[in-house]
Amino acid sequence: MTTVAEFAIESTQLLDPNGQVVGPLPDFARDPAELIALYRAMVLTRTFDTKAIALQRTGRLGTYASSLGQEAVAVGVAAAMQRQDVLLPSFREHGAQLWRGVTLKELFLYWGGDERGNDFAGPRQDFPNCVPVGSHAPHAVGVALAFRLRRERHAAVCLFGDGATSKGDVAEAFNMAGVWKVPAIFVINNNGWAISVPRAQQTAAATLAQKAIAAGIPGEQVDGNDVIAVRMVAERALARARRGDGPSLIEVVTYRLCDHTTADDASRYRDDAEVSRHWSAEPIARLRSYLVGLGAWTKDKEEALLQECSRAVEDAAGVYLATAPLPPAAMFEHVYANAPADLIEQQEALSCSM
Ligand SMILES: Cc1ncc(C[n+]2csc(CCOP(=O)(O)OP(=O)(O)O)c2C)c(N)n1
Ligand SMILES: [Mg+2]
Repeated sequence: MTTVAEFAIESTQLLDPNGQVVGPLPDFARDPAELIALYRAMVLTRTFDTKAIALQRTGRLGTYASSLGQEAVAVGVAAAMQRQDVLLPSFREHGAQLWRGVTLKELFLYWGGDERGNDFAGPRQDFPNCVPVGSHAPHAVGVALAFRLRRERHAAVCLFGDGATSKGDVAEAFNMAGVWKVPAIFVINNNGWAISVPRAQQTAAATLAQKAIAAGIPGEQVDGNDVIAVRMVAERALARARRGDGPSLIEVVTYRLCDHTTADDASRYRDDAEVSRHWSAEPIARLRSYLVGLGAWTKDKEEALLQECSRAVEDAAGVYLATAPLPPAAMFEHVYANAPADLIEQQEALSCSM
């Protein structure tokens, strides 16, 4: 018998749910301004979320995937990235997109079904949302391989859910990232649920992070409601990638406090008591408690921030609602340089029916 591998999965938490420090804080966390920027980004994300749901409920936005309770995942990861890195989000990472410079108006357009929402004025190299579960993980390996071949010290950062880890595309991406040792960071937003499938029914593995081990890449867990820990762990993985030390997998453990999307009613398959229990660990109150404890945050600052975020979101929603929709024929644009015959046929059929 030969032991070929033994592993332990590291799990990082720096702030507990009450905002008490329980681990050595990284340097950036010594500067309250840095922490306030993370706090602001999470509050803006939640404000956008609330407005998006209200617009969907009143027939003015398409189906929407809320990130309630998971703001620290997106914000923490994006805050660790450098501008020239490439973000490959799934569909619950508005917080990361906003941090990277995607505008509120673009987000509203996208969720309103308008492709112009994906034509980011800011981070043009970032990928649009990927709604097919996990199919962007191999793309992340391709982006990372390109960085390696061009000898550019950037990384591809790909986020997906716990459910996506059961997909073949994701396993194949881990595998090839390990073989080619590319600068790719895979982030699992483990929010406990894949629509109505709980994590326990998703896999018999004790952690999702250990799925990295078989691919020969490091995997670890981090408390996904602790934005400081998420940023620190992501920064560490990115530093390794930039040094040429290859890919990493980070399982960010959080909880989906919301329905899967506005097309879902989670009360049909999930116990309300479970949801209530998880509210006590949510990321925004946790960082606020810490900031208040430091003397860096007050009621007045909180009120001013809520007002500022609400104004920004309302203004962007107003611009979105006043934007004339694209004509139906626009759906044929930007897909193929040379459209295949069946698409041309459909395009012609559409123009005849107009
Ligand atoms: C390939 C594919 N199969 C099924 C779906 C329908 N679907 C959308 S989200 C989802 C669950 C995803 O769960 P998870 O990966 O945990 O991400 P979460 O939604 O929890 O963020 C499914 C099955 C899809 N979008 N794509
Ligand atoms: Mg999930």
